[in-house]
Amino acid sequence: MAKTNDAAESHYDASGIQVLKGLEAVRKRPGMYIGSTSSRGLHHLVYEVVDNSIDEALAGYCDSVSVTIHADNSITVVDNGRGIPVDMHPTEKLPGVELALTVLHAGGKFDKNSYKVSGGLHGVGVSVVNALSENLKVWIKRDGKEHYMDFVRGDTTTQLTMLGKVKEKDTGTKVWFKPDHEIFTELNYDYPTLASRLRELSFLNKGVRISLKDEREGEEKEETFHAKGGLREFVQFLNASRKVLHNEILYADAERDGIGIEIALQYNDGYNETMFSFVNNINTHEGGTHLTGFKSALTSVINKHLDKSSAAKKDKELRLSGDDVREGLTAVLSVKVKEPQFEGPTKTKLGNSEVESAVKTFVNEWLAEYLEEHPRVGNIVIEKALAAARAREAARKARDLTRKKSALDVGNLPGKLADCSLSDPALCELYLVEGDSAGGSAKQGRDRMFQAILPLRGKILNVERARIDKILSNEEIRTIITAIGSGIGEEDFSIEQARYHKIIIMTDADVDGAHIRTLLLTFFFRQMPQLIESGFIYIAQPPLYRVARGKEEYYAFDEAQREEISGRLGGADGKTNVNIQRYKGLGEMNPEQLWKTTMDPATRTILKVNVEDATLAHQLFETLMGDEVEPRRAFIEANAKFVSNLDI
Ligand code: 0RA
Repeated sequence: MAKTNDAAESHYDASGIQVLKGLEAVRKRPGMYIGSTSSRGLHHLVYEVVDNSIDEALAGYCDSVSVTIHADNSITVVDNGRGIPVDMHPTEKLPGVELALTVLHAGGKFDKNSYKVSGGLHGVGVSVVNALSENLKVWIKRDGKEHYMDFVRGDTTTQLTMLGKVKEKDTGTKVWFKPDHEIFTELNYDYPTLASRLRELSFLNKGVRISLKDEREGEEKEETFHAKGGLREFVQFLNASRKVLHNEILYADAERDGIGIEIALQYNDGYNETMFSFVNNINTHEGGTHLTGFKSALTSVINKHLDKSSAAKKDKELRLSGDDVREGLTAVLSVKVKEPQFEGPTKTKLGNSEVESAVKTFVNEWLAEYLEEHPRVGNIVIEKALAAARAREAARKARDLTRKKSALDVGNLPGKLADCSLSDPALCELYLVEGDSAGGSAKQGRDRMFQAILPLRGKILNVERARIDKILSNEEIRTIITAIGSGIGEEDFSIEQARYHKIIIMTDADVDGAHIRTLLLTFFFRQMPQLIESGFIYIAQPPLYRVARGKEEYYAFDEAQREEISGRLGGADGKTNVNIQRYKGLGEMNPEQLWKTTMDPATRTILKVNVEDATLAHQLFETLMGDEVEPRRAFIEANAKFVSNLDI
């Protein structure tokens, strides 16, 4: 950053020097700015540039954004906003665009009056993208001219250049960048990941046309996302493979006390709650005040509506809980807040208290009026919630009964569980093991100080198609809940009570194993999502092969590794006798082998489950585990070609 260094020195500007250090710091510690240098960080670069374009859209100057993945995995983002300013900054003595791209957090400096709503979580500025790209080029159309600049690893290489004239009304910004291979460990963009976020952005920013084009060989495709109905289309999309209980989607878009509030909701005949909340386009995975306001208004309005309805006359004491009114509910809540306070471990929980009351007051008025004016929908909602309440009551009775026998009570752990001796959850691991025989090997092979083993017999219930009372009456599931100790569902769950901070799913490397793993993940995702959010859920990676020569033995986790090892053992002549054993199940390994390959923290690989993209995960579970057969068939057909490890 030689150029800007000179400028800063001649200005004795301490804060200027500070920010210059800043950009170097971005290359030194990229993780601090974009979270990681793996695939996730790579995708954040695109989101960062697109967020800037969306800011232009929110300010009312842009209605079209296009993203292109080029053949070499470089990216172009084009928008028709005002264009990054190119005039000289009065004190920094650099063109606005150069400041925006070479100075950390410069964005706001010359943009005080505009109302920026994105940013926050990954609102680190386009200068970060520049710092982490081996090359970045920018073209700006503004004031009837087209301008150009070029950078290498954050350093200016081509000063601001005027390329020529354009029509006065033709404005916008085009950014091309190639992520730096010296920084990123993964350089390949994943089309579905980008498509999912861009689709989401189109739902969240009504009317903005967002397109995505893939130019990579064999991957060529293009999609345009454009939601004229805003969140209405989001809910429609989420409910696409479900049977809805009413056709009309309840929808509101309003501003209260300077807070933008947009809501859409619709009930389906399922038992899950599908609720997404956003603040300034950022998915608030941990919820917060906006969600609290919404939920409390929803519960209160529906209870008031029940009081007025005929159903209540039969049972005066009837109260619907929050869980009851949210059974089968698909809802999206999006708020736009000027100064959001993000809290929580992943900084995705809104803290602003004024938002809670604004949302609550608004939803109270809007929803009460809607149900009043649409009695048919009102009745459907009440019937659904009453059915949920009855089922919950039945479940409670069943639970109370069994609780006396301590089924869900941690005080009496399930007999099948081989617990560990340590009690600090942060140190303890629970292995959920497929089958009694592998369970037996795991019990013998484990380190009993910190590793607990729970063998699972057969398949667990598919919770995607069951209601809470049925879920709780399933023996296998009850055992898991009791062993973990954290309780279940929104109202009974407490992460502090979790007895293990690593819950490791260990299944066979075959179709049944994959099915059991999916069933368990569905259960955790739907009933104990906090375990996933806290990073407590893992998947064990048992080896697929044992490659041995005499007393020497090695383990291979895929075909390539198997070939590599057997080649090595076979020596140059390839005549030496090498024995290759394909593990069909965990049960084929003896306790010592299981420990060495899959359970020993020093040598094992375990995959942490995270839900980076909640919408994508929701859809996937619904497609794979839900009622409708057709979407599942389509998914399997579309993805069958990617399956490399199918063992039939
Ligand atoms: C700073 C100020 C203004 C716009 C932008 C930056 C801007 C940045 C990017 C990045 C991609 N597309 C963009 N579009 C705009 C406000 C400009 C004004 O006040 O006219």
